Amino acid sequence: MAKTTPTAAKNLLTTYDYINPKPDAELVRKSIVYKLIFILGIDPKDATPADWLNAAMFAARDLSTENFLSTRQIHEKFKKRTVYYLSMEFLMGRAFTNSLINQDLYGAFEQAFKELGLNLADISEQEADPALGNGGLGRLAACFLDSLATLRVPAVGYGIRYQYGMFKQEIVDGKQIEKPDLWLDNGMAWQFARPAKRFPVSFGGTLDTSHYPPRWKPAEQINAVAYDEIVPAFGGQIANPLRLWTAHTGDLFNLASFNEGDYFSSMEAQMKNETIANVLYPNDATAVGRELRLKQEYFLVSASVQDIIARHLCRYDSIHTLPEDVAIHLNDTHPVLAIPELMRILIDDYYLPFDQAWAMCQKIFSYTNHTLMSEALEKWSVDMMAQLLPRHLDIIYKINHHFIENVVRPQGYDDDFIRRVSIIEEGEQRQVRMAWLAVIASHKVNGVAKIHSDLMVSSLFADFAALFPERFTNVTNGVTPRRWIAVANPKLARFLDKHLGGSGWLTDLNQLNQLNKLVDNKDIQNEFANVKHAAKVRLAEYIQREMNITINPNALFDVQIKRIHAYKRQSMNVLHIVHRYNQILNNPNADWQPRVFILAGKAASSYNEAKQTIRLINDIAYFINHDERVRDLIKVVFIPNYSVSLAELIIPAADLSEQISLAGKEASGTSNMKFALNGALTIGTLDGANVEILQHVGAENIFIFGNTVEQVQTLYRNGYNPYDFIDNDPELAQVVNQIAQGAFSPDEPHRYHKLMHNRDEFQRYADFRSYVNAQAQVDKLYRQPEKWYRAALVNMANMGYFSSDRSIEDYCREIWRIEPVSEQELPRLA
Ligand code: F58
Repeated sequence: MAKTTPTAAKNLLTTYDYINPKPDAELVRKSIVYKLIFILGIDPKDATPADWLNAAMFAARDLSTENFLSTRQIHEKFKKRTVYYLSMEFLMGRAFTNSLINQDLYGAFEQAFKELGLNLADISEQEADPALGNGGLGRLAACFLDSLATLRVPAVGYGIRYQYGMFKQEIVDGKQIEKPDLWLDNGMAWQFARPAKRFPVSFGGTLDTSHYPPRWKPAEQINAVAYDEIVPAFGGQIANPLRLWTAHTGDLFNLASFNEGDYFSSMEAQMKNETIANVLYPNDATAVGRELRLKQEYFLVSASVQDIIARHLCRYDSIHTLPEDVAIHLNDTHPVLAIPELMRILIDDYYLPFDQAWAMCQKIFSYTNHTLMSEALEKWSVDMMAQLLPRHLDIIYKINHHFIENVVRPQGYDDDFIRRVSIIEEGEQRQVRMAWLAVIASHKVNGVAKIHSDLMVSSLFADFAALFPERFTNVTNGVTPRRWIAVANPKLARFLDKHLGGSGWLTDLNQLNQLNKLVDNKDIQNEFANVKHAAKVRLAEYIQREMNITINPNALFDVQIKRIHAYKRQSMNVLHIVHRYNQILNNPNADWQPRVFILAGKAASSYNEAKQTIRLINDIAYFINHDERVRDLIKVVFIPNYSVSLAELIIPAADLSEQISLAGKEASGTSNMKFALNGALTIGTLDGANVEILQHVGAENIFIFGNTVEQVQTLYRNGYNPYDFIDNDPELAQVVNQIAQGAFSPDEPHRYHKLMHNRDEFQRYADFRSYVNAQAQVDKLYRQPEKWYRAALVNMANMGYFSSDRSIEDYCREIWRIEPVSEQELPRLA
């Protein structure tokens, strides 16, 4: 442990004048000790690992702060057109290791901790994993921020700093228990508080339409206060901000009651409002707490739009130049209220005529759709919106009127068409269709994989595609190789450095295709097999330590990790596990390939079927893992509390990646890319980005099964009946009956009756046989290691396309029209 005393440390280091040249281990050690003493006020001899982490994070933050500040200066100096990425979710994962790798400081920090008698990897494990998102959509936003910074694109992310992120999942007696996620409890050294950056956000009240523009007299106001998180570029001089808003009590609270002198009720309203930034909706299924959710969405966009305008006016003295300076991207419909909010400000505060404000909006906004599933499409009741945001509802009506009268009617469409495209859905409860508003206001609308974008145009937005065919496009998702190889799988990174002649692949992932020349080389296959094996040992140790389950790293690791949802068909995975178990019991002496089935994922707290699925997986795991007869041939592990950091541990260890959603339902998927990038083979349906992965890796290197979108639609059209499949497949019928009749839940035999005998909306029974056959092919290939590792290398070699750098380049070119900071614009290093 360090012997440094406060007085000795005082002279060590004050500011970041050590940045250039890059600090060595000694300087880093001094900086860490300095932060511990003078920022945290902790004597090194009393410091806990969490204290050391915080000190180290402050030290690392210093090192990117200069880049962060100078990036802002460059943007200002060259008036760089900027994209503002609005998202209710950012699943950033841990910041510390990522920042060290992006700044090439890992070695220096590792050495510094060694000198302090500590281990960097252990210290890094202390960091909370900020889970400010539900799943793929939030993680995509985080990959995109990494790529935006690395590509030097002028960009700001805007989100909410939820006090409680995604709940912490515990498994008790096989059931999911939700606990609060206290990610801020140990402080958050990575973010700067910006108490001066605050904007009032108003709610409720009345609209006085006797004036033009109408006057909104809100009932309540709350302040949005900013926290800035640094998003460091890989290897560069750039760092962009992620600005997260918290709700603070201002002096502007309940205006009406405060003015009437009713201090207590004004405080009450205030307390209620402060809950706005309290929790992330762990809501992947149905909407609950709708009013609070609507308030959160408005809170995000109101603060962000005000901030965007303030930033613009620092550079230009006119609001009219906004569309040249600003692109605002809507990550799904959650931030769509940004459209009426910008309209409101332009009309009410800057006195722009409606048409002019509308023309500006249409140049500024673009929107990504992440789902075609109707239950996930946001609609807000007109009544609620009238209560909470009367001026915005009024503007939405005007937009709708303008759209119908100026765009739709002149083209001769009938009333039925007009009813379908109207932003307002008529019915008992009138609703605002947020996706329609997004499409009507945006100059570009994109899906997230080719098949999804095609379906978007042919189904969900077909009417709009008839009106504006040029508006719709595709940007296939991608993932950042910095997080998903360099941070998650350092041994694989070394392997790639060695065989690709350096680390250029990290910023030019197409370089991976040089591996294609090496895939038949036995030594390289073996070397990769060793990398994989080491990752499997690492995961096996975790599972042993945390769950007390022993798994064999030589078994095939078959992994499905993602939100638990009926369309993702974890229960079809279970059908296969039970089927395999039956086969082994029937034929115990056959030459079975040992497998470990690994699953993880959270179920939305209100989604019973998903929770039952988790329980079923755990019941089956308990039963099979304790059955002596199957020995080590099958193990089933449900790892609790899936998160970005767990994904970093699990993905490198996977042999087989389960991407088994019903065709047409998974917009893209991104874990499919992370797995293939880490040399796992995919078993998957022709859904989402699986289709493009197939095109890139070739049919012999992926296990595709199941019905196509067309076949799925035909089945639906003909009145899908699950018993057509169950009754015609005795092995399937046996599995269904076992589960439904309590073979794995003897204490409550009917526990899974409903789960097995529902209407099978996602056609697991129709795809079962083809899935089982594909699994047999998996076994066969795995028993030929040369072929398996060859296929794994081919997968990696052809994943260049799936870098989020490519996605961001597509967005910059096709959608945002944004230029990165050029070499010439970068400041010269001394
Ligand atoms: C996901 N959506 C898609 N939504 O399901 C996945 O296919 C895609 O790869 C990914 O987006 C990125 O494009 C998703 O994660 C959510 O989590 C919503 C959050 C808010 C409530 C409704 C679900």
